[in-house]
Amino acid sequence: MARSIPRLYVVTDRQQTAGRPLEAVVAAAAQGGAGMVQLREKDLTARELYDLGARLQDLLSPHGIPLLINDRLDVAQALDAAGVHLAGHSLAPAHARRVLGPDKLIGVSTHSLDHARRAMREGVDFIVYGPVFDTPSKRQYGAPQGLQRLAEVVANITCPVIAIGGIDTDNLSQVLQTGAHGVAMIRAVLAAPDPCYAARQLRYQLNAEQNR
Ligand code: 3NM
Repeated sequence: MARSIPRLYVVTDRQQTAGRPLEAVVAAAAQGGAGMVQLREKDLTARELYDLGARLQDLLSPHGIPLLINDRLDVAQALDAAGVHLAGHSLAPAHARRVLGPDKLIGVSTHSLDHARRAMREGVDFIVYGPVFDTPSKRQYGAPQGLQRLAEVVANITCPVIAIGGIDTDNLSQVLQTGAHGVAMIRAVLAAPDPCYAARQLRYQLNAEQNR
């Protein structure tokens, strides 16, 4: 499924916005150059998620920034969101594709090369691989995978690979040297004192690496 996948993927977490409303932080990130946003608020009910998703969609769609909903195909469909982001416990990508059809984006979180290969065979649009570095945002996935494993995944996977986990402006360059298509993050944008500036810096670095 050849379609262009944005390179700067911002993942939400209402607990990591330094007390600011998520909507304001996401709006700032969009202004700074976030290319795609994943609504990932696992504690919310379907109705709450829908309402928050609708507010984010209102502020993202004028910029043409796709909103993906983590795990919840029902909410993604109700919102007519750009797509879903699947985890290991979610519906399998092939089944999500059957529900959503060919035009929606399907991304999947993977933590090993085997898992990434399987997801690719099931027709996902992109793979998120991590955690690359240690991240307090998601310690349940154990030890960081590191840059070498990321490079191995990139070399063996033909769809875009987006790296996640502890990524910021300091290590972005190393991450991109693996050939990763892009990067996803929570803290480096959401927790930044100025999320617009943070997204702009990341975007600037991404563009610079791409033009090398
Ligand atoms: N998924 P931060 S790591 C949501 O490895 C998420 O699949 C991961 O947060 C994975 O940018 C992660 O703050 C957290 O490190 C990313």
